[in-house]
Amino acid sequence: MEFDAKEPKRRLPKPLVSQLTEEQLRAIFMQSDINKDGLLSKKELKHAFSRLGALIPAFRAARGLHHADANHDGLVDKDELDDLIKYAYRLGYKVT
Ligand SMILES: [Ca+2]
Ligand SMILES: [Ca+2]
Repeated sequence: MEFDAKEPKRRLPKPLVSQLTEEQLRAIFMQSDINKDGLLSKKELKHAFSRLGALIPAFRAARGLHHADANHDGLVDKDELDDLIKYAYRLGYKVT
């Protein structure tokens, strides 16, 4: 039987903050659909961005809506949500 006394102990420091994954962002946006109609209104987007810790949630909601709202109905639907998630992901929101 071999015994390796030099087995390295791996102690990687845990990062204090990590960027939210697209899945985590999606979950936050889905949870922010307060009236559960499958669409995200500007008010609900504001709620989502405030949960994400945005400094000015109303501004982020407006920018995110402008970015993702392909059919210009003022709401983010399931198809448009992917663009919104990409937009939010690029902003690099972190969890602590
Ligand atoms: Ca809604
Ligand atoms: Ca839309």
